Amino acid sequence: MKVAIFGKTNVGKSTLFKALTLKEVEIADRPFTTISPNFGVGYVTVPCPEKEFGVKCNPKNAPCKDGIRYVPVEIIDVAGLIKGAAQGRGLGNKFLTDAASANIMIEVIDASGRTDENGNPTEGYDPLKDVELVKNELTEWLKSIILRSNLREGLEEGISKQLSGIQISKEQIKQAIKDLDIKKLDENSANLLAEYILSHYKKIVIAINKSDLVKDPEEIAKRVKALGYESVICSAEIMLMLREAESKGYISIDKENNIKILKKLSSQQLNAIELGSQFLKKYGDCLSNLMNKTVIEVYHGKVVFPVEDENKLTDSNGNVLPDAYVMDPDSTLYDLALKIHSDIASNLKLGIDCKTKMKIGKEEKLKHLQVIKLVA
Ligand SMILES: Nc1nc2c(ncn2[C@@H]2O[C@H](COP(=O)(O)OP(=O)(O)OP(=O)(O)O)[C@@H](O)[C@H]2O)c(=O)[nH]1
Ligand SMILES: [Mg+2]
Repeated sequence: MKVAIFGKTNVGKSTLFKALTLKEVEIADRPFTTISPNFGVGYVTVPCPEKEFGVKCNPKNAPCKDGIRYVPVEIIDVAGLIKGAAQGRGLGNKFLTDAASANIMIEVIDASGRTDENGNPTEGYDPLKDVELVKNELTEWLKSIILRSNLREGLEEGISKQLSGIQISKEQIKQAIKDLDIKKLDENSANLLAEYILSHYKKIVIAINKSDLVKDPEEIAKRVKALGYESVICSAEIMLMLREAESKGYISIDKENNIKILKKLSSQQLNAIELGSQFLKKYGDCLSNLMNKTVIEVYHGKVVFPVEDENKLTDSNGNVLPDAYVMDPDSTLYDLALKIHSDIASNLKLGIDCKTKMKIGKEEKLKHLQVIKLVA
């Protein structure tokens, strides 16, 4: 499961990436700071099944805090784009492959309207213009790739081979060609296909960033919704400050987003924390809101907990509910086995749903928050 953070240059992508992953990356108030992509790990949050089953977990890959499991998801922060990127303006279009190779994309926009179309400072720029700009660039880029398909073996085969680099399957292309009733490849059909792929297979969730500088970010959220996108109001800068303060042990933040000061802080630091606290109270934890909306609500990723003992919910070392994975929406029990180990997959017989004790077939689809014993 991979999420790409992308969008126009200088809108706060790397700040958001750093807040989500706490990885050291370059952040600066100028266009094209990020050139090579940054890779890291962020988390979606789900209730730990320990409460429901009356056990205490011993997490391995997915930490648990206050009954909330933090399930890892790969995150990639790509270079920023400007108008004309598909034709090579700015840093060009190579990095669009990085963005589109993810399962789903978070597009960051600067809600404050202080970044112009080339990523330079301005006042009063309409951030909604960027949603269109980015969509157009992505569509143009994808269209040009589709048009370069080798069609010797037919439309389906040719286009799906051409798009295999961005994880589009032959079945998906087949479905798109059928739905759009495409008979031959030309400018028009390639454009339709590109739009179809972006709206069905490479969805976008908008992060309405720099909302700390905006009076009414809800208004922007409404306009984003009218364009057909889900969004989350956020301030990457505030969240980064809070997460760094928390990781250094200066503060703790509980489930209800209450902040507790743990060390003596300067008045400047206290002011910053107070500002952060107000933002949290108003808009919630935008990092987990964003990750959950993107991965669970829009992508329909399924979080599952594989175990070896269906009664104790342990692995072979006695760890209770040790691991949690985010799986693709249509993943089967076999896919889960494959994710854990190829040996488990090749010997897989069936699964058991630890809650209902019902058998799960190899090709049966996984359910969100299922705890599963794999029987090999
Ligand atoms: N006020 C405010 N400033 C922010 C926020 N997020 C980022 N910034 C500032 O915006 C500027 C650009 O941030 P980056 O994270 O480098 O932006 P980027 O989109 O990665 O930029 P490129 O890699 O150059 O495309 C920096 O000065 C950040 O401090 C935010 O939520 N609020
Ligand atoms: Mg950057």
